[in-house]
Amino acid sequence: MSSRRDFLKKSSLLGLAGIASNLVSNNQLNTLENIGEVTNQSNQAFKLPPLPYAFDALEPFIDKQTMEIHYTKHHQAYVDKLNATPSTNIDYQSTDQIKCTHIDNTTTSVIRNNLGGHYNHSLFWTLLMPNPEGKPNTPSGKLAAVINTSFTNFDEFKKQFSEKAATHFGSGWCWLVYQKGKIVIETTVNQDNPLMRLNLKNPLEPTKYPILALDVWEHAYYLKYQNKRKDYIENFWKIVNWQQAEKLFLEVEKL
Ligand code: MN3
Repeated sequence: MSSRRDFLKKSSLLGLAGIASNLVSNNQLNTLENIGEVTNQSNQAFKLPPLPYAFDALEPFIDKQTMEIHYTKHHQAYVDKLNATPSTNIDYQSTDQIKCTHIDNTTTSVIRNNLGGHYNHSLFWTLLMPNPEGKPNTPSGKLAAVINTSFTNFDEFKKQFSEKAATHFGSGWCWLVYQKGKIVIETTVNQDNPLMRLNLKNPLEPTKYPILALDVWEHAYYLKYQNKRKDYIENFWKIVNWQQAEKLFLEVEKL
């Protein structure tokens, strides 16, 4: 009977092959069936998004080898781990952005770290663009105006963001976020991001939406820059995709 075969398959998937199937009560069987469904449902739920440019496209500011390893090894690992870790706490039908807003202090670290890792990198790739000649690169439109209002001028914004990114201790990310009418710079540890509802003093605090992201994990720059995180940050400004940042800003500003 196929249900017995399914059960045995699920049991072995769950590492429970040693448990004799005839000892399992109906209730336990139901639980295993449910886990099995989640396993199937989440098997390919997360996918590595296509990189919007070639591995060497961000040269000379981010080298080909770093991009290739960062995307095919690091980002892929977050995706694989998520697909291998079924969770009843993930709404698989929602967008990755919404999934992140459901992460809080009760979420298991495996989901928090790998969902964050997947979302953060998916966003980061789109916020970079080739600029091989290092032509001047600044925001325009409404985002530029808001940056000027909030930080006096672009150079001051760039200085504050760079300092925050450079002095963040250990692995993490630096962000420009939009939160209900204002934009602020902040950093997060590991693969956390501003969407997550972590350590909130006020549970009603409005969602913080990322507009700009910078990966300051050593794996993002060490091959080319070694310990010189400041140089990596300085070159990041040459390849920021401001058009994409502006698009993100206009989307969340309406919410
Ligand atoms: Mn990274």
